[in-house]
Order: sequence, then C-alpha cells, then structure tokens
Amino acid sequence: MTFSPQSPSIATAIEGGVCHITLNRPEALNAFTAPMLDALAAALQEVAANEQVRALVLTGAGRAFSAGQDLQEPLVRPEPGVRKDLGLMLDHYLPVARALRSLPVPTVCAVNGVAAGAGANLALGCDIVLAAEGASFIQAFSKIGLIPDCGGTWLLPRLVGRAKALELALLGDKLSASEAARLGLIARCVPAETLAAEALGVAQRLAALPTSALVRTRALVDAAMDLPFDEALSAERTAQSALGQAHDYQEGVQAFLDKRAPRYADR
Ligand code: T3D
Repeated sequence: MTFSPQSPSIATAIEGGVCHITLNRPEALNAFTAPMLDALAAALQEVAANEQVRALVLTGAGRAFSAGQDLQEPLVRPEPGVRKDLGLMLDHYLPVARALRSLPVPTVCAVNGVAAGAGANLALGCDIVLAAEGASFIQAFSKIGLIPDCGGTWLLPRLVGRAKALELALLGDKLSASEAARLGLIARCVPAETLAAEALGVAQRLAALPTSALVRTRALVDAAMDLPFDEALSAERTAQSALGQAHDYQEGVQAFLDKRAPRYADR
C-alpha cells in the first residue's frame, strides 16, 4: 500500500503497520524545497490519519539523508539588492517539525548519509535515531549566517547538554555517526548494510507495542525537561489514569496472565 505523495521528492509505502517515508531527491542530496516539504507534511498527515500505521521509518534515498535547505531555491537564493525573508521558507518546515514531534505513532529515523542543517534537526526530532557508519551530522547554519532551526536550539541542549550543543551549533563541524552515538545525540550507529533492516526491526517492535502509551511517554519526557519534579509526577498520574482505562492496558495485563502475546489496538 502507498500514499499518493504530492511530489516525487517524497516516496511512501506502508507494510505490516510500518510506514516508510523516503526523502527522494538523491540527485540534490535530498536538499529540501518548499514543494518537497509540503509533500512531506502531507504524508505525515496521512500517517497520522491512517489507523493501520503504528510506526514510521524516515530515511533518505542515495548517499545523503538530506543536505538541509536547497540553497538554489528562489525563496532563499541571494539576489543583489533583495533582502530575503527566510521565515517564509521556514514556514514550510514548521508543519514537518511539529508533525514529527507529535505524530500519534512512534518515529524511527534511519540516517543513511550526511544530515546537514534542517536535515540534521528533522532527523534528531524523531523518537529513535539510527545512523549508518559513514553518516554524519552537521549544524551547517552558522557557516551561512543562520541559527539552528527546525527545533535545533531546543533539541541540541536536551540531547547533549549546553556545552556540546553550542560547540556543534557555533562551529558547524561534521560529527560522525559513531561520535553522535557516543555523545547520546542519536540512539545507535550501525553498519551501513544493516541500517534499513535494523530500522525496520525497531519500527516493527514499536508497532507491536501499545502505541498510545509510547506516544504519551514521548510527550511526558519532552514536557518533563521543563517541569519541577512534583509537576512531572502529576502529569504521569494524569496519563496513567487515562491509559489504565484503555483497551491496551487490559489487553497487556490479560496477555501477561494468559502467558500469550498481547494484541494491542489503541492509537
Ligand atoms: O528559510 C531558510 O532557508 C531557513 C532554513 C534553513 C535550513 C537549512 O537547512 S540551512 C543549511 C543549508 N545546508 C547547508 O548549508 C549544507 C550545504 N552543503 C554542504 O555543506 C555539503 O554539500 C554537504 C556536507 C551536505 C555534503 O558535502 P559533500 O562533500 O558530500 O558534497 P558536495 O560536493 O558539497 O555537494 C554535492 C553537490 O550538492 C554540489 O553540487 P555540484 O557541485 O555537484 O553541482 C553541492 O553544491 C550540492 N549541494 C549540497 N548541499 C546543497 C547543495 N545544493 C543546494 N543546496 C544544498 N543545501
């Protein structure tokens, strides 16, 4: 089963409860254009609406994950005497960054090659990030006079702490996948030849778990960074109260007692 993406720059497929979205402009290192971002946002909306989908894998075609914003795009390409409002281009990114962070199913990013600028930060916004040996992450923004966008200023300090976040963001140096894993920027670095299979395996495991508990866990972990301990406890209580009344909790406990595999259904 496939969606009908709005642009050939995004390829989609659904198999066994896992939706695969592939950034598909390999000839341009999957650099983002406005139509590509709009197609990606539309595909994510379809994932959110499709009850059959229980996990997402995001990856890139070819040798790169994404080189970030396509700097040839007329909206951003410098022209003598013209001041560009880059916020207009950024408006195409925000629905994608927001959708990835709040998708009602867990997200896995399989970073197959270089992830630069917005490409890096959209990848890092996914729930579980795996990267191939040979892949890399570059906060390329400072080198062209910009700030880390697509959530970079929020994600980086939370993932690696202020000191390393600022080193990465200010210097814009290339970070290898293995170093990214060592720092805790991503979950794991894996051999290139096993990346797709490992990402699928993680997504299949997530798809078999109770989706609504996973998505609430993501939201609570994100919110907890800014909450006092006591408020985090209250937020956990509210979530647990709702989950305890849902089908999946009953099913999970019953399956445990029956010594059988659970069949989760809530989204
Ligand atoms: O509104 C807004 O604009 C705000 C949003 C901003 C979001 C952002 O993402 S800002 C950051 C934009 N991205 C970059 O600055 C990255 C620029 N690219 C690179 O640093 C390097 O190309 C890479 C590290 C990604 C890859 O390096 P490498 O050595 O593997 O490849 P290369 O030779 O540099 O690039 C290959 C080709 O792709 C080359 O074209 P050519 O010479 O073969 O005709 C290169 O110009 C082109 N290319 C690479 N990145 C981009 C690009 N063309 C357009 N836009 C790109 N981002």
